[in-house]
Amino acid sequence: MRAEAISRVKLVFSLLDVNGNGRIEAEDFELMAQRVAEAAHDSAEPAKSAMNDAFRRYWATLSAELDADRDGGVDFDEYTACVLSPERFDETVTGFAEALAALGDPDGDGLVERDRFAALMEAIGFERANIDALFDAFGPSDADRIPVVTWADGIKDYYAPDKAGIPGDHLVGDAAA
Ligand SMILES: [Ca+2]
Ligand SMILES: [Ca+2]
Repeated sequence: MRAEAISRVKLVFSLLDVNGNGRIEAEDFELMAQRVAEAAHDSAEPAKSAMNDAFRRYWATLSAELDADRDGGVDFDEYTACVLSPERFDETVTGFAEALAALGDPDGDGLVERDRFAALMEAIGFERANIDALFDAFGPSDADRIPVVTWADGIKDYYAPDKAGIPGDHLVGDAAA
């Protein structure tokens, strides 16, 4: 596994542990889903409920696949298994990526504006400077928009164990680097 992939996974683990107790649990996903729903309060109901379903499936998959000691939580050691066998999570990550990207496009034109992108990514917990660096790396149009599919593909790449030098690396660490 690439060092970059490990850094990306560490960051996501720290964000998914919303209540900061060192383990990912059902409660963390509920908190995260609430924050994202608030950031997307003006989205259509179907897009919002699709996002909620995606969060629920995400947790169900993590808990079924990674909670090796069956204590109801996924600690960091357990979590790293997701990058060692990414094929077990393909479908879940794809569903999550598509639901999140769709939330970013409330008017359904297939494009996501920077402010909308930033609001959702900040709700997940990423830093604004890193979010802007990521958005720039996606190559926004003159109107400062990116295609929904570019974002969804970026999320899938983020979890790929063998990728480095991808836009998602901008989310890790110092955005100025
Ligand atoms: Ca937690
Ligand atoms: Ca566990």
